[in-house]
Amino acid sequence: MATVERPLQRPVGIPQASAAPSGWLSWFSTVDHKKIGIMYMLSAFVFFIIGGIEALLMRIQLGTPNNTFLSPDVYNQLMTMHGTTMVFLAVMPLNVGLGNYIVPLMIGARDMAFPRMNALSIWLFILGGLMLYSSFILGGAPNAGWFAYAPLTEKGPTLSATHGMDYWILGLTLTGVASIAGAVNFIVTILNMRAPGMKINRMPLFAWAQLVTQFIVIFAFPSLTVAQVFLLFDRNFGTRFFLANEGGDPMLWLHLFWFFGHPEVYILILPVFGIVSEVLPVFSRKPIFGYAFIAYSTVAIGFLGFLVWAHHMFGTGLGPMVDAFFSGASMLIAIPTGVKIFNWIATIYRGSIQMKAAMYYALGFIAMFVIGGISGITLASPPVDLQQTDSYYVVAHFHYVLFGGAIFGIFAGTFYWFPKFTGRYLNETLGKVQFWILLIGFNLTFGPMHELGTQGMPRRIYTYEAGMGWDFWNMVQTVASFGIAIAVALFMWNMIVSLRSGQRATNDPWDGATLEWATASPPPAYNFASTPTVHSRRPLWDSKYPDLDVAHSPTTKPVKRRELAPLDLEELNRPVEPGSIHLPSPTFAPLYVAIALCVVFYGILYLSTAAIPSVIAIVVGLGFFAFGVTVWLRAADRDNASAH
Ligand code: HEM
Ligand SMILES: [Cu+2]
Repeated sequence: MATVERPLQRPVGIPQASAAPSGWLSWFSTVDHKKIGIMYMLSAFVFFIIGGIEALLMRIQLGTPNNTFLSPDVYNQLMTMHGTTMVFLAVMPLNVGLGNYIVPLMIGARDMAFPRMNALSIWLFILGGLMLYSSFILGGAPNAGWFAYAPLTEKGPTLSATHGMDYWILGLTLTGVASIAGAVNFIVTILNMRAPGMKINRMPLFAWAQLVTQFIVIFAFPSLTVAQVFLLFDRNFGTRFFLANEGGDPMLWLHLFWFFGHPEVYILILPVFGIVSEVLPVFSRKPIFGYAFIAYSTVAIGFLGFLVWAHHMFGTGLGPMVDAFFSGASMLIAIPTGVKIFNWIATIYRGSIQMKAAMYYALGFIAMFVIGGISGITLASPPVDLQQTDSYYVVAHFHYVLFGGAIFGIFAGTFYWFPKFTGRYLNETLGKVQFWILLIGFNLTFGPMHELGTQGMPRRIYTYEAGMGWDFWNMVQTVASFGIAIAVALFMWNMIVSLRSGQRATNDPWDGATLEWATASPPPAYNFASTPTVHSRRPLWDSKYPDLDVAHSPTTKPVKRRELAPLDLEELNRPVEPGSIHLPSPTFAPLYVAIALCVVFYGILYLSTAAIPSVIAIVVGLGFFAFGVTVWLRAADRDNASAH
């Protein structure tokens, strides 16, 4: 099960340790889940900024009628890249980064189950994102929407003529491989590496949420990959999967894409449910209300998420029976979701609430997510959906869920865990100012879209005529979108100031309940000096307050609890002799393998237009791949010989 303390296996200072790359190079060879988590979060944040700039450009274009700031084609590229970026390169990896850093600490493990594979995931993610963006300089970005509807995305003079869609297919396939490898890693880690005593029903809810999310990744992503491979072949190698007049079926694209696409929104939001389930109890000084309900409703949502994909296809005329089934199944999801919301509210109820910045964002999350959820229920009704699906009402809906939900929740997690990552607090006042600017900017940007949608403003348009009654709100939205930008800039400023001179944080700055607060801030490479033994769902709280049962709130009567063996905090943090804890050694192998795959993918991309250089690239890439795998296996052998 857990990583057990091992006696000295080899002399301290063996050459391998001194040969480890240091300084900035160490980031390229690291296999430490914490460093990889930071790399995920930082690179995803950069993509979030880029996606945000794309959004601002679109908003400028839409601010006034008949605007010519952007050409239709550039608008389409920006819209496609914005959606693709926010979904695949920002929100998803922000969640992965938080999980990568926090989950092993939370469950009392030394690292992820497969540290080298973890490094491969981060490199595939970064290189896949860069490959996607290289399309801007290499002949045109993808321009057919993040949903890539075939046959629009087929190659053809009136369809998608540039290599843009090929970049979309292959860049996202690289990040998809990263996601699947990461999912396997999370699942094995969470199932196998929990500290002694941490039964699955004692596991923190953030770990539960990550576990369910990663199962969704494993079942959803293959569907996208299959769709992408079909499309790649249609575009480059003469197949006809999606071309109706040549025997293909565009509905096949819709089914394959949305069988992935709907679960994808749970991949984006479930980890955030987990974050909020950690933040609310700590700042309400109460245990989470209905732990089991929250855990099981997460599983239920994960399951139901796979039964509802065709609610994205009501407009295609599936027929009344099919529509009715998918409508009903979609509405069912409101039940487990509602269960969670009531549990969160019951957690706050009568708590002694500490209004820290993290708490602001967690409460903001609940409010915004409820709005997004309600418009989601209206859309699950086929007649409403037929009216609204191609209007700004839908744009409002999914931004309330993905921004008001996911991004607010991720900010909650960032303010909460930042002291653990860095040993320093983010500035609370700046955080709260940022919150209010973001809340107002966000609601004025996306709130009026409900109205515009019901007034008939279509989605995916690059401009509109004056005098349709849409001018005023579009202007308001564009101005407000700069409020969002200011809020994000404030957050960057806060991070920079904090890293330089922020107030020092203790190991346990919020009086936390879970294991990650039992080790140093930031944690040492090995996480805990010895493996903690867990006796309850809140190992740290219960150790700190052995005489309080259930609630830590002054409004609840303290009750004497049965005897619990507390965590030995001193032992968990005792000074460790260097070399006495074996950790996997750094290696460049995952980076080599990722670069090799990227070269191969560029080769595949140009195979149909520049055959000879492409074949050379593929051969060179495969050679380098073999080299990378060799280095990898040797690194693995070395580690295994010295460790277990
Ligand atoms: C986490 C944050 C965000 C996510 C996940 C996200 C996601 C998306 C997605 C998936 C689309 C595709 C549109 C479609 O299917 O019609 C889209 C479109 C769009 N987004 Fe965002 N977005 C985010 C933030 C923003 C921000 C901050 C703004 C504004 C400042 C914005 C403005 C827009 C606009 C104007 C469109 C085009 C809508 C259309 O013409 O249909 N988004 N977004
Ligand atoms: Cu859906």
